[in-house]
Parts: sequence; C-alpha cells; structure tokens
Amino acid sequence: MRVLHSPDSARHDPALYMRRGTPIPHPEQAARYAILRDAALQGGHVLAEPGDHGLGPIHAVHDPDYVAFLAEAWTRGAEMPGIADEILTGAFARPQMHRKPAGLLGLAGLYMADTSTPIRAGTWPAVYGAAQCAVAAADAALALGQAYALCRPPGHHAYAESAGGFCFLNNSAIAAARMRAATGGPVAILDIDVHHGNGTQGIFYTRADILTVSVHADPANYFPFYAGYADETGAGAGAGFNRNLPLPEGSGDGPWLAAVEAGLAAIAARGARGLVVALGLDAAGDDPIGALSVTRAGFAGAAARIARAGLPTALVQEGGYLCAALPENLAAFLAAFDAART
Ligand code: Q9C
Ligand code: ZN
Repeated sequence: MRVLHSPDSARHDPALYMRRGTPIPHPEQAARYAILRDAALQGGHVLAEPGDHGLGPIHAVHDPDYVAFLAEAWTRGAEMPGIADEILTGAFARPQMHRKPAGLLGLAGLYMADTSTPIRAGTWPAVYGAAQCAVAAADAALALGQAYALCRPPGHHAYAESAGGFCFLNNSAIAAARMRAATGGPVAILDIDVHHGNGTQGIFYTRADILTVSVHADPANYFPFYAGYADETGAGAGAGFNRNLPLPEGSGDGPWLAAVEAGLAAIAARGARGLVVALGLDAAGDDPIGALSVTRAGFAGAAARIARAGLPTALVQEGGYLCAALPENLAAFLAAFDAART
C-alpha cells in the first residue's frame, strides 16, 4: 500500500479541549502522526510525501475566503490583544446571524463550529500538507488501485466554509472531488469514522455525482448532534445520493460490519468508478472518545469487504485517538485490505 504522509502534520498541536465542561488534553494530538506513520512503516508499506498540488484541489470543495482565513489567521494574530499560542474564540455565529465582520476574532466565530479547532503557528502548514496527502492519494489510487493518505489533522467535520470537530479542510471531500474530475464520475465516499461525516455530507448534499455514505454512532446523543440521521438522503439533484447508517451506542463488530456492507451495496448500486474511505479508527472499543465497540478483527473485516468491492480506493485517515489499539487497528486494516486485493 502506498502511504502518503506529510511531516508538517506534526506542526498543529492543539493543547486543551473542553469536554463536558472540563478542560482535557486535546484528543487530536500531534503524536497521532508519528504513531500512525510508524504503524504503516512497520506493516511494510511504502511511505511517500505528496508533492505540492497547490490550492486548486482545495478550492474545488472549499470557499476561497474561508481558505484564505485559515492560511492568514496566524499572521494576523497581532489583531487579537492578549493572544498567546492559539487563535480561538468562544463566540460563534448562529444561523440567524450572517454578517461578516472585518476583525479576526469575529471571523473565527464565523468560520468555526466549536472550540476544538484552535489556529496555532503551525496549523496552516499541517492542514495544507494533509490536504495534499489526500490529493496525492486520490491520484495514486487511480494509478495503482489503492493508496492511504495519513491526513492529520482530520477533515470530515469541515464544511465548504467552516472548521469544527478537530477538522479544517475536508481531506476526504478533496480526494473525492479529485477522483470525480479524473474519472468523469460517479464516485462514492464511505465514512466509517465513529462520528457522522457531517461536513462531507454538507459539501455534496445536492450533488448526484458524489455519493456520500456514513456509518456512525447515533447523533441523537453524540457529536455532531445536528446531522447524521437516517432520513437525511440528499436534496435537489442530490436526492437519494446521501445515506446515513446510525448505530446504537456501544454497537460492536456484528452490526457495524452489517452497516458497512449495506453502505457498500448502496455504492455498488450507483455504479461508482472510484471510492474514498473516510477511515476513522475511533469506532474502536477502547478509543478515548469513541462510542462503538469495534475490534481489530472488525476493522480487518471492513477492510476486506471494501477491498473486494474492486474500486480504485483512496483510504483517507480521519479520527482515531491515542490508545494501544490505534496503531494495531491501522496495521490490521491496511494488511487486510492488501490481502483481499492480491
Ligand atoms: N463533549 C473526529 O473524529 N467532541 N472528530 C465532542 C463533546 C468532538 C471528532 C465531545 C469530536 C470530534 C475527526
Ligand atoms: Zn471521529
């Protein structure tokens, strides 16, 4: 398996995160990058850096003003008196409030959904490098059959013009748009992160050429709360091209793999020419912020089923947080995918 990774990923290292009223060390830590990279290396996979494909593939799914905000925010930090290591606000625009302020603090609240996405000195290089990995993995998947993008920070909670849920640029959406352009489409995204891929759903909700399918813990009492329900099936030209498969909290391998199979059946029925897997590993039973109980064998089973779909496949890293199972589950997924392809 070709592994696309960017050392700049380690330059975004958020410090704290408010969880249920308590500040905790931010779960999406820079250490994830080296842990996932080393797991891939020890699995015998071939590591490569992505090259620079520019802003074009990013602008294919994101608002240019939002991208410019991410790229420039840290250099405008002097506009925020008292700023230390992070640009972050506690005041957020509501849907009824849609004026765009000039100042940096107000822009942060316009372009962010929550307090999990602080912008630090190294955030933009990390975010940009992760997006480049997604682009290069899409290209490699079409050339070689499959590739894995070790994207950090993750992306699937990012909408066209907002950050949230540890995500800034939607790496999976960027990869899918790249495959759509190269193949003529249609292409599909199968999101198996424990959290609903709300940003990805939002980006493609009215499009028929990029089918979005997400398997996740029921959002009725779990992040991202406000999207991810089974009755969200797409709108306009995209009606019927979004599929949500929420599972009860605590579900294990049996129901999770059944949902993955249902997602793959929906994708096969639409004749997709390429597949992006939003590969969160936080459905694991011992993930520190997870809500499902998937085992290493479960991840291997999902990988084999996905590989057997026979599509050019870009695996794009999403969530999956620090625990003993994290590198084991990545290694198991990549090994099972390769085994089912040979
Ligand atoms: N008390 C990804 O896995 N945490 N993002 C909500 C509420 C937000 C996860 C906790 C989780 C975001 C890419
Ligand atoms: Zn997640």
